[in-house]
Amino acid sequence: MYAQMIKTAGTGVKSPEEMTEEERKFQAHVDANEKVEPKDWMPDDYRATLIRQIGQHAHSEIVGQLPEGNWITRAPTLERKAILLAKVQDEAGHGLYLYCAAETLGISRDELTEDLLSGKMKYSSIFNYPTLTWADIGAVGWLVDGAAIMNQVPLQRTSFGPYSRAMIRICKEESFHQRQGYDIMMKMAKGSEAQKRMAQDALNRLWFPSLMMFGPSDKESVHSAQSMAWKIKINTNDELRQKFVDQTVPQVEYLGLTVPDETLSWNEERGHYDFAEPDWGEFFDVLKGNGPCNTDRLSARQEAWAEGKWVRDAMMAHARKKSAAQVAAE
Ligand code: FAQ
Repeated sequence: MYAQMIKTAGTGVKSPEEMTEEERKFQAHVDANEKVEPKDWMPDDYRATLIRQIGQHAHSEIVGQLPEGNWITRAPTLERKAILLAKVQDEAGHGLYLYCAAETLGISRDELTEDLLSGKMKYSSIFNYPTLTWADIGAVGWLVDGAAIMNQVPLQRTSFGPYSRAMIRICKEESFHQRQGYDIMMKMAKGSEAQKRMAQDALNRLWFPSLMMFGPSDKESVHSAQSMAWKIKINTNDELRQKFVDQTVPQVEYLGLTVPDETLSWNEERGHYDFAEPDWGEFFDVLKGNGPCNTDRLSARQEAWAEGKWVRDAMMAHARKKSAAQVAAE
């Protein structure tokens, strides 16, 4: 029903004078840090922005299983295999909590899935990069889940109740994911020369794509101003990217690896690292579908959706039979 509103206009934030009475009340509710619940009145654009963001987030969790799922059968030990399997299953669970949160806004999971499969909705750019070696699995857990946590911890306080509650649960699991990734990196970085080279190579390839996860720079971000006014987003994209760099650089140093950024330096005055921006041309190109794995990722999901049709049909038929039997018994 709301699918046509998924692409929200990047309009400016309304002043109180420009708002209707209902919008002013809504804004006051949000400003008082009260949660917005599904049955509450909300501006159409607030609903559309949430459907876009939560839907994109859910799709990211689902598509995000692919680069790691690819390594389950090739994990180096039984223990690593069990850990990776559990982690990938967690991501599926995260996708499901998020689809449920989006459904409370009046869109069905099937509609969201169809919008993903038709290319109308996005998923995180990071999952369009390949995982070439076992060290990439370490780097994904450490950097990708690390970036995801940096973004999601503040989202626990987002204004929409179901999204905020889903985030609380998801964040607990993400910290386990991040630690398992760092643990793989420690083993590789402290291992043989060949293992150390693999760890450095994974960091070289995944550093800038991880920085892209926070979205375009603040000056290019169409939605940040309105999303922050509505407390859907708590921080800007650049604020979170900076926090991620500040947190991750000492971890790189501890591993004895090098950040693939010659301009990286500690800025005493700012109390933060200065660092090179990712290649935004590459980022927008990946968003357009031209990343190294866009076609593979989407076709894997399209295939899974087509092959799962008989399961969905069987479950619907069972539900119909069950409710008909219940009605007959009453
Ligand atoms: N990739 O105006 P902004 C995970 C789009 S979870 C693709 O700045 P906004 C767990 C954006 O949608 C990772 N598209 O947008 C895991 C908008 O699209 P439009 C996912 C991106 O929403 C780990 C346009 O660009 N996390 O990884 C990206 O205010 C390991 C303009 O951008 C979330 O989704 C991107 N990186 O800020 C799973 C967190 N960035 O309108 C498996 C929730 C921007 O043109 C394995 N989301 N776009 O259609 C958010 O916090 C926000 O949506 C941002 C973007 C910060 C991502």
